[in-house]
Amino acid sequence: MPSRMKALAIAAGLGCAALSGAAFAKPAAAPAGAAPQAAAAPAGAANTAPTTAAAPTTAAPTSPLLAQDGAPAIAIDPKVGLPIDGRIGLQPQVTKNGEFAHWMHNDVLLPVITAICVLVLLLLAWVVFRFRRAANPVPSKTSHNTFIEVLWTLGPVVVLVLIAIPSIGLLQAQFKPAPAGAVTLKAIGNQWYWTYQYPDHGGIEITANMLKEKDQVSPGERARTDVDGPRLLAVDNRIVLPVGVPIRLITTSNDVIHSWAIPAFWMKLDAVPGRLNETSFTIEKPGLYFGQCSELCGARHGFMPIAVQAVSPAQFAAWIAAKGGKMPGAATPSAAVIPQPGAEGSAAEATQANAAEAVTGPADNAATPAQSSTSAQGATGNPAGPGNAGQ
Ligand SMILES: [Cu+2]
Repeated sequence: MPSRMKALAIAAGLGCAALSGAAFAKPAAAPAGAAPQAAAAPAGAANTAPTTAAAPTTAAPTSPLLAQDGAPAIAIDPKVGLPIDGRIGLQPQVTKNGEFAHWMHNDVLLPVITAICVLVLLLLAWVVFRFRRAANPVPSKTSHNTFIEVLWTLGPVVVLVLIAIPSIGLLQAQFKPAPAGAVTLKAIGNQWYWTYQYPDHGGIEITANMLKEKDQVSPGERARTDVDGPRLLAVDNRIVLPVGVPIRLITTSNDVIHSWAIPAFWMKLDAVPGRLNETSFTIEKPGLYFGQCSELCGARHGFMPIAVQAVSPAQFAAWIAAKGGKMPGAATPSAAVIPQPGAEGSAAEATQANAAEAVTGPADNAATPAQSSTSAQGATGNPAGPGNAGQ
């Protein structure tokens, strides 16, 4: 009886663990040094497209604390939003779903798994000891016991139903569409950096590249400092998002499948070329949160981190203004349904022009270098220039 249940419970536990994988990913585990950074990209194919346009070297900010992409000063909390050496378990969660999942993992799944393992172990030990040949020379030939059979069928069913009730609720909550008035963030994966768009805020576009170590940068290029974040997690341009406001996250990709993941948000959403994935979350605590691409996407997969700076709505509005964007009015485009390519009625209802205007789809991104849309929409230029994927 318990083995079936155990397998299912362990599978559920593994699911949770996989979702939180980045919590365990120690930055130090990735290949270090300049070599893989410099030599990784093969000179062929799609990798070169947006990257070869020589990125202007970025001067080091005078105070990195204050110069994070124009965002308000914010210091790293060494316990929240990033992996810690030797930590066991999930990162502290700062979204509702994350807190619920954290409880589910720590207070439901782990105790259930532990109890079942202990029960099975004790039963096995008892059988081995009590019915060994010396103690039980003439074995019983009993082959059925209806009571026990009913018990070992119903027991697991009850446990699984009890686990399923909160689990299905969580699953549903993770894919709940954002309410009207949400802030839309579109994350676009590239080999190997992220571009971000704020379609409701004047089309601001940001390119985020990993900051390299001091001994890896070319002269004049900005190197990582401890204020920027941990090695392999710090980026040149952080995403800024408001706390307490629902965020609509849309992901897509220009080349291969990437995955936008922030462990502290309980968030991992694949970025798939040619389609838009969508989910929503609300950050409850201001702070700095780090994540990584979590889908093996090529040679520099380990070098496309994500950094989110969660600030108050007022600071967010100020940042939007500083980037040359504008806060949406009452009729925010966020409330509009974004047609999926190939979805029923999408071609008839949204003309090509509308689609290109409302959402810069993957095809559009591939054809247009990142910065042309930036200038067209009046946002400030991205100081980092295009991604430096080929380097
Ligand atoms: Cu990736």
